[in-house]
Amino acid sequence: LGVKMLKKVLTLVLVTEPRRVLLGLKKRGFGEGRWNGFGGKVEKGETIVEAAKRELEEECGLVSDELKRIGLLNFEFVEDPVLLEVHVFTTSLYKGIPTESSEMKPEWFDLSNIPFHQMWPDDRYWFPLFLKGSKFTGYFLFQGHNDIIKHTLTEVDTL
Ligand code: 6OG
Repeated sequence: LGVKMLKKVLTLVLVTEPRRVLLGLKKRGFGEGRWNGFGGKVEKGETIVEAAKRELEEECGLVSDELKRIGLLNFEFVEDPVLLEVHVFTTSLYKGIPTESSEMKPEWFDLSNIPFHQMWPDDRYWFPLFLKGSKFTGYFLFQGHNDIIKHTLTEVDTL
């Protein structure tokens, strides 16, 4: 697969209530047309948690000071030298009302009705761990944006 020359560090925040999770429909850019948590690239001069909070507020208007780290996911795409390192957080403590932004259209989904067919395919693997309260690390190798040709997923005690 060649040497990975670039690493992008990204955040992903899942806001939960007892029976539902808030997802956003990505309106443009990477992952367009898919439901996902809220997040984006970590910028120079900010910590990963700061980036996660900033992206959450920018993309859906919610403010949270209580993000819990729950996962670390690494993604590779065949013939692409970029490695994506996605830091996953969850919270059920936030202020504000979910509001549509230029990037995302937020909507609550019942935990029994998560739209996996319209999400990144890796989510089918790690969402069950997130939903049962486990921490996890994972690696997914994609061919294109729809097919996972190799993966690992491990429950961990500490990230
Ligand atoms: P921007 O490039 O729009 O941030 N992300 C992924 N999320 C899932 N569930 N699966 C993937 O598999 C992902 N790749 C990236 C990280 C992109 C947002 O999408 C997430 C960010 O929250 C490949 O700034």
